[in-house]
Amino acid sequence: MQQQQIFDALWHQYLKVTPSAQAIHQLLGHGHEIINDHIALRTLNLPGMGEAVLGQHFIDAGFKQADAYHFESKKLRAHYYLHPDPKVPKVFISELCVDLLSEQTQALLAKLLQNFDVKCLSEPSVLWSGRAWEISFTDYQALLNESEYAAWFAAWGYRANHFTVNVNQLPNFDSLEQVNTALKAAGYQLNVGGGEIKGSPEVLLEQSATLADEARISFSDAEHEIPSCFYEFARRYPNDSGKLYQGFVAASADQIFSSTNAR
Ligand code: OOG
Ligand code: NI
Repeated sequence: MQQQQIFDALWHQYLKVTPSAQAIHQLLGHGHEIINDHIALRTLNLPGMGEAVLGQHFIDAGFKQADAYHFESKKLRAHYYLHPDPKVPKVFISELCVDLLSEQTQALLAKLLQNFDVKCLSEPSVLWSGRAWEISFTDYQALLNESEYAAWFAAWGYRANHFTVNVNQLPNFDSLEQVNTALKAAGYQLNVGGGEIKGSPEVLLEQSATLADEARISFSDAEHEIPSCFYEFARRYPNDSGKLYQGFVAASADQIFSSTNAR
């Protein structure tokens, strides 16, 4: 499948639970087109569900798998995928190392996914398929106790976790500080973990993110509002050869993951 079709489907699905994204486009773009730097996807490292299985759909669309990242305390691993056309957003795909979780949480995830057929992951449409299993609010809360990431994935399933505005390409803003100021003036709450701006010109990447919107979803026992998806903002700096750095920064990414935590 063409990458444009994949990004369009992911964007459409993301807007349904992240209404702030459309308003943020208006606020930052003043009606001009917004260029996205990257999107992020989440999965589990269970057989047939690992990040490389999702990544394959991007490799099929002309991307290459790039650097690996490891987040020890969150028990996550990730790769990003890069397209030769610099205007195409990068794709950051992480997976939770389920084998490192407690026995109880492993058993709970196995119960939730017992009827989930991993064969559906061979179709690119899985990327925006949402959740194909039932989950109770009680089980969601049990997962939250051990891993915010596990709870988010179990509740929301396959979707873009965030899109990321490419701040270098924004016509009306010269810095990430200015973007953050505009967001806060419009009432958006930012993820302040590790500071409002994660990273620095020295590591060639500065990032900030909103706290996830809250959206109502149906659990098997009741409906509840929980954190959905967020918007990120990235400003890149040139490396020694004068090219904009295209990778990620592990210490910053570690903080960005928390944008879907409960407020
Ligand atoms: C991914 C967090 C990392 C970045 O830009 O460093 C990230 C996630 O929350 O799934 O997106
Ligand atoms: Ni990101």
